[in-house]
Amino acid sequence: MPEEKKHYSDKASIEAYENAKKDNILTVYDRAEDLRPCPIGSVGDCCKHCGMGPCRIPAPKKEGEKRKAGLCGATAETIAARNFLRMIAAGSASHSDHGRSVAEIFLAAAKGEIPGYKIKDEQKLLALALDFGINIDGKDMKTIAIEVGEKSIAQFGQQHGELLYIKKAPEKRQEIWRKMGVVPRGIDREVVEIMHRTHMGVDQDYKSLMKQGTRAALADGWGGSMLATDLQDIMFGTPVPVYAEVNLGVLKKDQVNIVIHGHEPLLSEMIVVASQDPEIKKYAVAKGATGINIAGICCTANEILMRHGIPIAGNFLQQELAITTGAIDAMVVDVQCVMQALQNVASCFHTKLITTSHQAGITGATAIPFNEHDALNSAKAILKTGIDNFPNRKNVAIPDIKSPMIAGFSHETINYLLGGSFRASYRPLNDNIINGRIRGIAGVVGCNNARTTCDTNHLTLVKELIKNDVIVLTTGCSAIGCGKEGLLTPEAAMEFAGPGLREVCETVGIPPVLHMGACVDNSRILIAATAVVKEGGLGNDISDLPAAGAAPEWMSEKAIAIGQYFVASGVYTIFGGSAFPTTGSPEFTKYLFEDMEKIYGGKWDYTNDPVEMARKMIEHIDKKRKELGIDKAKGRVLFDMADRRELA
Ligand code: MSK
Repeated sequence: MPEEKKHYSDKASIEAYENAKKDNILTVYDRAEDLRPCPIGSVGDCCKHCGMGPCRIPAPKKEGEKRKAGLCGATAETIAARNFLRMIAAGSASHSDHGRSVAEIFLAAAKGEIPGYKIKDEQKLLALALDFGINIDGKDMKTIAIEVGEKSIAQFGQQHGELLYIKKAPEKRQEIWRKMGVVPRGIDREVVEIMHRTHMGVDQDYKSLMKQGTRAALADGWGGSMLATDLQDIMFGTPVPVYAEVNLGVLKKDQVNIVIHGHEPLLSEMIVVASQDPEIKKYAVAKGATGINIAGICCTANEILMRHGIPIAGNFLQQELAITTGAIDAMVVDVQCVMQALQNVASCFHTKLITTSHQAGITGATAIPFNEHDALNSAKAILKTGIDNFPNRKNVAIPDIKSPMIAGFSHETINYLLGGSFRASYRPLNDNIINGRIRGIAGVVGCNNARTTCDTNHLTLVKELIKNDVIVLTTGCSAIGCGKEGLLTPEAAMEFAGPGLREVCETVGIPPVLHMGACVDNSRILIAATAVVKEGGLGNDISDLPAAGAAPEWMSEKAIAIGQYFVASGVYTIFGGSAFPTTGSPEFTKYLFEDMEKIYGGKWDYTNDPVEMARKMIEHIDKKRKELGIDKAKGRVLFDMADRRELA
């Protein structure tokens, strides 16, 4: 008998899923069995951009048969490219609108208009001011912060010129972007232009379309996302390594469990602060609890983990399972990756699903809109709703399974850890790449996908990479999956890493897989890659580095935007999941998978086999090592005085 396909790979989720099944509670994998993906739409062959369609144009079944076009004559290439671009637009808009919310609160905080928020990292504020070309001489922090806030907000509506962050990229990369005419002018403008150009009867050439797709994706990675990360760091603190725990076992039977889910840390930061208020703690005790336990799901979780060590209950495909434990008194959601099904599951338990963003309502949920001008009281009101709900709990079944992890590897922290406080630098990393102890760098990021076994692609890929001495930088739900598997501890290097990487991890005391944050924090990976280039010895551009990126279980449109900004930044980027959204058009797919490398030095690729994915990434890394002339191990050379004089 064929083995039944597993939905979850971690024991906590398997236990929770079985419990849910016994209680006839349907969750995402049950719906996935009931609803198969459309084989035409999933590969980009369906156009629904006008009222004459949808036009579905699958590849002809018989050889020699002419392929149909849409009613307007749109070809498979145009249709696939338009669909791809709209995904980039949605992804870029999501990250960037998050960035805008942060920028608006940052400016209000800088002006002293909203209590509760302040500047925590003055060093980073000064660095950002200089990046933005602000003259800081003789100015106080408040004035500088206001100028940074105003410049940040202006980036969204800017109509001409170049985004300020573009200058942070290696010179050679900037030249490529300028030559190709893809330097973003303003964040909003690039998204709007995609929506225009993909409208019926506008841009009908996939190469021309992809130029705009690239421009908008760069506006995300080197714009909206980067702003979100930097301004959040300045307001809430730049992450440093923290110890925490991850998986459903972090929920507590005797405490009020408040689970924060979504992406923006603006409210969750306040919830963390409010949960420590003695009055609120007393209120929880009065209701029969021993305290308040804050935990997270998805990327809001990553945000408060990185800065406060708040435990993580799970990643994307665990959001419903968390509620089925019966232990969550309130699940507080903001934006992105929040399943509408949560309310159905919550209604089977006592859990209150609380929506907090004016941008994201859920039918049936309790809306407590977040008022950033009275943030602390908003947070307290939310906590009190959860606390009031604690006595309503019925059956509680929390899987007693969790894992330890170390998170908080911002670019600044990696710089410091590698080089030490007196000479913070990427030099030791570059040297270890050059001497071959570290074979290369991989970014493994992104979602879970209910068409694959949760986390399995991530974990198989990551283990293959570190076994082959490739250090892994991770964010988003991938990072949470790695945490559950115990890969985010220094000890993991002893068990899973190859000898070279193990030696480096042991010496520095870091895990072989570095948790760098949430989805918007992929911008940290861009900055880290740029720092490696600028450190010297590994080429002049990101595309020269022995590095590769992957989203092994992609699901969200944000992943497509991220993928395109990595490709356009010069990174070989491979996706896994049930399908790649353009393969219905072989010509357009060839453009992404082959031709793009000639333009940007990076390209797309796809396989749903994680071992094959690792092989391809390592093959690319080895190709880059060869091009750099560091593919052969060099023998140790003992220098005599004459050699030393020559070096000097
Ligand atoms: S939460 S975008 S499922 S990583 Fe950022 Fe996870 Fe993907 Fe959402």
